[in-house]
Amino acid sequence: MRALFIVDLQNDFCPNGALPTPKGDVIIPVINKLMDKFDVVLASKDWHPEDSGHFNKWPKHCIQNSYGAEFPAGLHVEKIHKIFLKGTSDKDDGYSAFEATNENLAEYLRKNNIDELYVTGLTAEYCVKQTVLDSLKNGFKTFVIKDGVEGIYQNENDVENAFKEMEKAGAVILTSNDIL
Ligand code: VGL
Repeated sequence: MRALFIVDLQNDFCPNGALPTPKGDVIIPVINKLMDKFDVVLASKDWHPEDSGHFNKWPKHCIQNSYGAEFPAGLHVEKIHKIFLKGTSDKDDGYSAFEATNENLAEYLRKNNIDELYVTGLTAEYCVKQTVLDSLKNGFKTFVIKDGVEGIYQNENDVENAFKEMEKAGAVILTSNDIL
C-alpha cells in the first residue's frame, strides 16, 4: 500500500505564521490533487506545549490547540485518515514524524501494510528531511514530492542541500506530475 504523508502543513509554517516559510501555501493545491491518488493519507502536526524547551531554539510556534497549529484553510482535511502528533515533550525536538507520541508511526505503517511513503509538507530543511531519513532507516520505500515541499530558507541553498541529503540517503525525488 502507498501512503501520502503530509508533514506539518500548519498555519505557523505558512507565510504570516510564527515560523514562516516564504511560499508554504503554494503546496496546498498540489497536495489536495495528490490525495485521491493514494490508498491512505496521513499527516503529522508539530504539537508543542507552551513552555517547550524547543522554544530556546525557535520562536514560539505550533502550540497545542492554537490557531498556529491548525491546518491551513483550503487543505482537504477530511481526506486525512490519521494525524501523528510530535514535539510534545522535551526528550527530542520532534522534527521527525517517527517521533510522534500519540501513535508510533513505524508500527502504524507496518500494521496497515504500508510499504511506500510519499512525503510532502513543511519544512524541507527540518521536519520533512528528518521524517524522510527516519522512514528510510525504518526500511520503507520513501519518495519526496518536490513541488509538494517548501522550506524556511534561512540560507539560499538550504532546501537544495536538504534534497541532496535525502536523495543520498536513498529517497526517490519526484514531482506531482509523475503521479497525477
Ligand atoms: C520545523 C523548525 C522548527 C518543521 C519545526 O516543521 O520543519 N522547523 N520546528
